[in-house]
Amino acid sequence: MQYHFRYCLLLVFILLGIYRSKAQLCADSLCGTAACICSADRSPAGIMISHVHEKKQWMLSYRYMNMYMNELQSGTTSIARSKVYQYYQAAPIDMQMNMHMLMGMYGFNDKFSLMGMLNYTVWDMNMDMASATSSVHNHSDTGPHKMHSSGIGDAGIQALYEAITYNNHHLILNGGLNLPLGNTEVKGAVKDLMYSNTVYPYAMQQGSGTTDMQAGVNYLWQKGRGSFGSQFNALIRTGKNNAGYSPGNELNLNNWLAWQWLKPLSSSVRINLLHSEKIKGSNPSLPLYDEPSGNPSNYGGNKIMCYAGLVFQSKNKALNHYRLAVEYGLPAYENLNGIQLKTQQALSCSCSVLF
Ligand SMILES: [Cu+2]
Repeated sequence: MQYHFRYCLLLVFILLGIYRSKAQLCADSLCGTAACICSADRSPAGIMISHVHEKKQWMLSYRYMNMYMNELQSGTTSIARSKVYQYYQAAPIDMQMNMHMLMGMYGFNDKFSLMGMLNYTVWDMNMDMASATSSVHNHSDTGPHKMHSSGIGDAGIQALYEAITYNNHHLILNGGLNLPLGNTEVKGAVKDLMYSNTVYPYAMQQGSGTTDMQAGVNYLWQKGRGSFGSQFNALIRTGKNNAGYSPGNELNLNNWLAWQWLKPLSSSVRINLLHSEKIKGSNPSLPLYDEPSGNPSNYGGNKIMCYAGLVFQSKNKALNHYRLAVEYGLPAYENLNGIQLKTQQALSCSCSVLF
């Protein structure tokens, strides 16, 4: 039933886009020119890099991202919580991420822009302890258990360079750093059942604790009503953090198609392939077999997500500089290292203003 609802939502996004107008599009000079493609940016809400800015142009944007995970999986096989209790004292039920991000961009010249990002993330995880499922369990101090962590995450800074602009083709190179502002030793509250004033598992931490390097290649094509983007991005961790570990490196590939149905409205479909590695090293304060998220080998894997999205960008002069985007995604494939919660759905919303 839950799945049914999610696929309906995905369909609504696509159908809204198919409601096409007979309006003449692209009569203005924004479409498919070598000039600033940010003025007609149809890239989906979940895409971070899609344009460079004109000289001295600023952009500010707010992004909200939500991800929901539940049901346990090992590799590509579902695994029951009762089976997890053979190895661990507790097992996760579900997990939710709510991220709020502020992003600023500035064009130093028509080819070179700088981008800065800061986020505030809230993580919530529900767990159940082994004895809660045993026949001798009454209610007592075991059973369901919640973890909650919130705070400022790592800051990102990236340089974007439009290396090639040829007819409707754009090639943008990006490179930058993630600075370890986020806490890597978030602790449970004193009243916490499992983590009373002790450090939470890796998944509940706000930062990587490592200075991370990011680099990517982004190809964009835009002509008339159509747009296409293909982008590859690598996130490389440098060294270990003060807590004794290094989160896994990540490789990300995005391919998306967008179509402008109405003057202000376009819709998109996107496929995202993510490869992430296991955690290297470990935080010695975390017991390996209390629960799966405390074990560094239960991290990373390969995931494919499919998204549908809408972008609203007015061609009205007064509103021309505002852009709203929303995108919703479902998993198509997940091959997870060790025992982990499966990603069930993801939502991104963004609003941007140019000045
Ligand atoms: Cu921008």
